[in-house]
Amino acid sequence: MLQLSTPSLRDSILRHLTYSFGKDPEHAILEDWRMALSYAVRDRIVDAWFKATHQTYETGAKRVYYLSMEFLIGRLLEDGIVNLELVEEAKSALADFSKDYNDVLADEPDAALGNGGLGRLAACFLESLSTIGCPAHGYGIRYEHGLFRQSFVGGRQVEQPELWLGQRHAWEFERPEVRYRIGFGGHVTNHGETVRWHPAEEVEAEAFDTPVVGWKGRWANTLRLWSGRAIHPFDLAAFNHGDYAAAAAPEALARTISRVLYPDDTTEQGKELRLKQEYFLTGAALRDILRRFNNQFGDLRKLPSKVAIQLNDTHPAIAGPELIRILHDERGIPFDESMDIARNTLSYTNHTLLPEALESWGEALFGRLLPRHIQIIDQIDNEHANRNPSRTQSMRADHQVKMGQLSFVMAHKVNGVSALHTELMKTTVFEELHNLHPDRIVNQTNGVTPRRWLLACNPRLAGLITESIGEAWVDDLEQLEKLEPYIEDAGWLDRYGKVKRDNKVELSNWMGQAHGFHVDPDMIFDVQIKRLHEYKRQHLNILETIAHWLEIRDNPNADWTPRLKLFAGKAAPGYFFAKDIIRLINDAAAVINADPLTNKYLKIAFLPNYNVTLAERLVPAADLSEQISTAGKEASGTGNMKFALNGAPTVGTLDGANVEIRDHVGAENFFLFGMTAEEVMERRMVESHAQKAIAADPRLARALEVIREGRFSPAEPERYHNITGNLEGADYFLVCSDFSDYWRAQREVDAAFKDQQGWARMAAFNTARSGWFSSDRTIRGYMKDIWDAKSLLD
Ligand code: 26V
Repeated sequence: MLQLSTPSLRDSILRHLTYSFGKDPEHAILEDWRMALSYAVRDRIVDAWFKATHQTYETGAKRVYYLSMEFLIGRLLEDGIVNLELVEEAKSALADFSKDYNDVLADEPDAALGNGGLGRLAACFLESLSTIGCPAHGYGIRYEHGLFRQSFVGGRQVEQPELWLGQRHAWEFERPEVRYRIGFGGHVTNHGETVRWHPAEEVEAEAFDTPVVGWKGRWANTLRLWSGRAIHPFDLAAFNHGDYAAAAAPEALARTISRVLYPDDTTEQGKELRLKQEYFLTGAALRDILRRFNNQFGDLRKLPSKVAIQLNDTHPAIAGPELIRILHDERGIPFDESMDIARNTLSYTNHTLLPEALESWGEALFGRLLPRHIQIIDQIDNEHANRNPSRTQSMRADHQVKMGQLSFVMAHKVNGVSALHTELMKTTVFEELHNLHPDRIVNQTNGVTPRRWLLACNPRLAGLITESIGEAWVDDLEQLEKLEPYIEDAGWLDRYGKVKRDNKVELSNWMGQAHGFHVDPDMIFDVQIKRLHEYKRQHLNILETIAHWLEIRDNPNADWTPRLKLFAGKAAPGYFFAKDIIRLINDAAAVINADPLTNKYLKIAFLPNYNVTLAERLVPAADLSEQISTAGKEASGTGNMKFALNGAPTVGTLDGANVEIRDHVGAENFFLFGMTAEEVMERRMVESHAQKAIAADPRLARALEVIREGRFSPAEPERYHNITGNLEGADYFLVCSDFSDYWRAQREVDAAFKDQQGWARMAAFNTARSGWFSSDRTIRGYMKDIWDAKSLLD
């Protein structure tokens, strides 16, 4: 490794500015400085990367491959600087050139190659794999357009295309020599025992590598993203005939495959292009994995002992049939043996039980695009039925291919992402398969990387922690429990409280500057930030806010606890109910924020364009974490962990990892409300449950009434009748039935916040007891229980 000192980083910045970007300091723009610093940092990362790669080859260690359609990595410069412990050096080197560190960091586009929790989890996992020193690759797609940019016009969500590659990107290495042909369509021929697939169309997948460095630069793994390319990019004959559009068509067509990320994390789109993307990722990854395995080991029967492939949800589930196709059709290994090798290599994580998000494909489309794979799936299904004669459910029912069932059958381990979710998998979607294979389902509760979600995003708190217990917590987060004795020290607790207050001032200043939204930092910062979805119940939150507003108006001189309700999150473009909720929150905010009777006690802000960078701003400044999904619906949640770690107690239901958070931080440091998953199922059976809940709670009735009569949409009173009608009718997500208890919990929050020292204690216990929620713990769990992989740093 290079020796790192301020002059050398400074020299390296200047060298890159001059020789990599052809600028002198006088003429360099901010982007040039950002690129020069990134390259200077990147040089150090590359050193760690090569060392890790050589060590993996030399030891012949087992490798982990994480296949995911999404990697929500956000900005990478600060991540690299923090993990290499270069923060002070970078600041002072930039200061030498009269450049501000934060301005330079803020110039980097936020790489949003994912929708939400599933993609962010993949990014945290890559960082933890590197911190732990487990040899691993992430495989994904290099989307040209990540998740859309969100803005509001008249309170309504407007989507604009995102172009993270519109500015220069410092972190990827193009690998033009690493290309694979990926076929689609065509037909299948039989030659005696052997079957061959002859695709009608082929594109090339080209690799782009991004090194992912772990804590202290001790190890770096690779995120390899595939980009679509035409095999014959230019049709010269068409060009010579003067048809210039046709001449460029092959390239344009091939590129569409990696053009956009599907902006929907709830509903199966049924789009041919989506299925093509899934096979494109998986086919390219498997060829790459097998090429590397072949070079090093050769004997494919040893594959499971040297390779572990994790399927991040069902999106790469075609890996099962594809691996069998290669082993059986191309390498001549008998079918049942191929199936066993594939299953022993693959494992599958389920991230949702929502029926509308469980992937299935119509057999007509599937068979047209992947004619050999659908035959193999039928053969897998038959083989599985033969081995398990009592089985009743096929993966090929109703002219559909069921990707969840396929993934389960083709994986040696299937994991849930929280304890509750794992148990629900066993009793709902996978009940029959679980009974046939009782050892297959295991739990690995999600986690978050403490490097990004504490050390980098909350330097004040990280500083206090390190000063108190040393820095070992950074890669051994359960050390945070050593903070507990300090909590009893009034002076220390004051400092803990001041950290939060300083973070809130910083956020208030930013909201003022960036959005013209001015807020008193002494209010409770009550934060709900996540994708918009009915099950996440942002509408429960705004209903309670409206009811609270009406109550303050009734009695404006009472001793109210001032509160800021902060929202952020994107709705899928075609999810109209979710978009209505956004608009309702914005409409209510406009009216309530302008009410002189109440606005020193209650304010609402919906910040646009939620992304990783915005989360990094909001999490350290939150007082209260809203985790209010209908019990049984949120598989885990990971935002809930970030808030607890950063000292925001939760108001939440017993759902997903909330259950485990409450167990860890203590029931007295968590504002619990609502029905349990079991009670939810019973309540749904009660006739007219919503009307009964409304009749029993005049506050709820009044809040619904003011929405219905158009208080927040006077020009169009019926604007929210779809929402009120839904809540007064079916109310599938039980907003009405949970309202009263949510109200009670919120008033407990008001009372608790009045005792600032008591609140700081609660917050500090959340920090001290959240160490278990490190993604390092999660990854060690996967390594031991699923992958049988070892760290090369231990
Ligand atoms: C489905 C689809 C369907 C086609 C279009 C693109 C797309 C993208 C994603 C999905 C499934 C998303 C499932 C998901 O994100 N689950 C979340 O996973 C988190 C990590 O385990 C977990 O914390 C959240 O509770 C869970 O909702």
